[in-house]
Amino acid sequence: MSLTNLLTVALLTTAFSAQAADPTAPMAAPDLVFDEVDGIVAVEAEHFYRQTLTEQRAWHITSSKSAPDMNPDADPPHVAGASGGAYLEILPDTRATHGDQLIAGENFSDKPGVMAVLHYKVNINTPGRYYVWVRSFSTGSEDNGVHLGLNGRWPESGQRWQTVQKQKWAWDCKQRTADVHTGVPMQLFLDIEKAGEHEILFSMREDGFEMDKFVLASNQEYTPEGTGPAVKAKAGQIPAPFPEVAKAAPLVLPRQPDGQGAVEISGELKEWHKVTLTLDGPYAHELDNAPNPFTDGKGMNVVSCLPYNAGGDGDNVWPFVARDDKCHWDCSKLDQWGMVFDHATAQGLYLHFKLQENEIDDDRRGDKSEPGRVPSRSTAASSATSASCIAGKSSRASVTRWR
Ligand SMILES: [Ca+2]
Ligand SMILES: [Ca+2]
Ligand SMILES: [Ca+2]
Ligand SMILES: [Ca+2]
Repeated sequence: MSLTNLLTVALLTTAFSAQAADPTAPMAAPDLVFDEVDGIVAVEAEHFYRQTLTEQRAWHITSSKSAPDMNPDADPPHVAGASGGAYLEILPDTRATHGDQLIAGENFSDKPGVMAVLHYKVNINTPGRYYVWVRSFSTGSEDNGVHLGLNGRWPESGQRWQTVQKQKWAWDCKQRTADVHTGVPMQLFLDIEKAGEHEILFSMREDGFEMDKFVLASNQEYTPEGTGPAVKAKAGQIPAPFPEVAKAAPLVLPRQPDGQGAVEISGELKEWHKVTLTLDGPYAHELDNAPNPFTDGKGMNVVSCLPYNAGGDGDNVWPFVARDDKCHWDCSKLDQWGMVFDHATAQGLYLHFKLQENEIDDDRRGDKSEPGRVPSRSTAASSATSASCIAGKSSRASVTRWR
């Protein structure tokens, strides 16, 4: 890489960092002049070369690479669908709805050219009347108007550009009037009397206003579509575009016609049922001779079940919904137990259940045997601590109480 290229990379990096750090700083250099070709001048809003009168409000760049961190801001970023992957928004936006207080000179200015002014240079080859189309995104009732100026002047025909299209990037060329608040079509224009370089100006009318691109068109019948016509420069460098973000995927057509809005719940509602399990067998001790639940299965094929061992290996096999909630049995877990029982029964296996260790009956809980009653007495086994049975045809069940 040559030294020149290295310097270029360094300069570009510096320029981008500055933009990311200050979203109100221009991306375009002062020598950038947009060109009129066949009666059309197209300009990305984010390519202003200068911004003035920003004490109260300023235009902030939102791009697919960065968004301004400015509050309050009444709406989220709308970079999806923005031409060149970027647009401008006047922030902060303290007047989002008609109910928010209108403060002239702060969040509103019916007077043009006094707040948040953008500057663009254009070259006009064919003088005449140019209708001004702006591609904007409005989400509320107080973010849909802006003023246009030319060469430091703010003619009546450029004031109160207005749109009433909502929740999408949309083109409009309308002027709000006292009689028509929604705007009079094709009544927003600039009369440019001489060929050559001119300065196009935008100034704030309502904070929160968002602008993606604008077009000056000499043909009154012309209407921009999509992201509008290509941008052409007479002089200077048009900044590189940001990656464009595709619009959200279109809605999938419904496979059924619309319903009536009724809500219906079907199926069995979950409901807790109170159950009592009583196990009543002979007393036993692990050192007993007979019965001895720990040694009676010796030499046999045995499935040994220890379903409640709080904090130990069997921490998640108990049929209760939770370790400390033994009043509620989990039917799905009991079903899983049922599969084990059915299998063992079919195989003639000895099933040995130690229904609980010590946590239920001795007022201790957890693997450290800390004091604390586990809520078991109302429904779970209260008298038996161990049960065992022989599965199979000639099964005998033995239930033992371990003392
Ligand atoms: Ca916003
Ligand atoms: Ca506003
Ligand atoms: Ca907005
Ligand atoms: Ca744009």
